[in-house]
Amino acid sequence: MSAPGLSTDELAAYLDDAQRTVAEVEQLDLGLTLEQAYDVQRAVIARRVGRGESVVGAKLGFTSAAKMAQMGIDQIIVGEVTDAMGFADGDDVDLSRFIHPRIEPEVAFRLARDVDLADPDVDVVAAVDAVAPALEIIDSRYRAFRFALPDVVADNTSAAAYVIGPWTPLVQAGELGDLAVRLVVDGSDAETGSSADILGHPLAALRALVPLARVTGLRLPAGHVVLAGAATAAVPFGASLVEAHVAGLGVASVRGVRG
Ligand code: OOG
Ligand code: MG
Repeated sequence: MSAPGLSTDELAAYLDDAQRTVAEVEQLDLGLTLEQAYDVQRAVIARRVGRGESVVGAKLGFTSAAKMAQMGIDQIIVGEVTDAMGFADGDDVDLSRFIHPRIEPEVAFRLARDVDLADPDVDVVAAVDAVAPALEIIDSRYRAFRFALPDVVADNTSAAAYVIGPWTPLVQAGELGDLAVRLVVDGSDAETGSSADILGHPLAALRALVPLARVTGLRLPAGHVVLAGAATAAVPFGASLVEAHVAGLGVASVRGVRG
């Protein structure tokens, strides 16, 4: 770690404590390389696993132009999600667990088989058995939700919570390339887009995960889910009912409640 005096574990503790105590922190702003930032991310996840959480999937970030423009980042990133971040479709989520949450509509894939990342020709799509509409709640641990690329990578790509709607077998789902996506808050459209906004096609995002996983050491075993990244910009998540509508796939919903 090039940052003077700060080890990977110390940086991970800084970010992990911010998440656990629901207290925003200053950006790292240490000039970390991406490799170092992913090392911090790995250490953040290791702390969560050490508390009994299990990694259940991966999440892509900045796979749409809308998200890149909103956050001023122009590179695809990846983080991990744990069981503790997962909520059931339609659940109430206590807002007090977040610092300044935002919510965004996503498409999720489920892996039915291990993806052998050592195989240079591995076909990740062949490992997928189902697709679903999803919502991601992001909650940067950084003040004012502002960060540079290494900061957000170290912060596990702002991952905080997610909800997955009904699964459709991939073979029955039809063409996924241009499905209308709507983020609906209390019955009104807040953001609209298309699955085509996710790297041109959500399966293109899934394919883009493979080289990223190789570089970052992420595993893609059977049973894991992959969030392909938001199709639209994120909106603040407050005490409201939020739905992600993906045409042909259905709806995922969650309600923010003040506990
Ligand atoms: C980083 C996470 C980006 C997405 O879907 O693009 C992301 C952030 O916006 O804070 O999850
Ligand atoms: Mg996201």
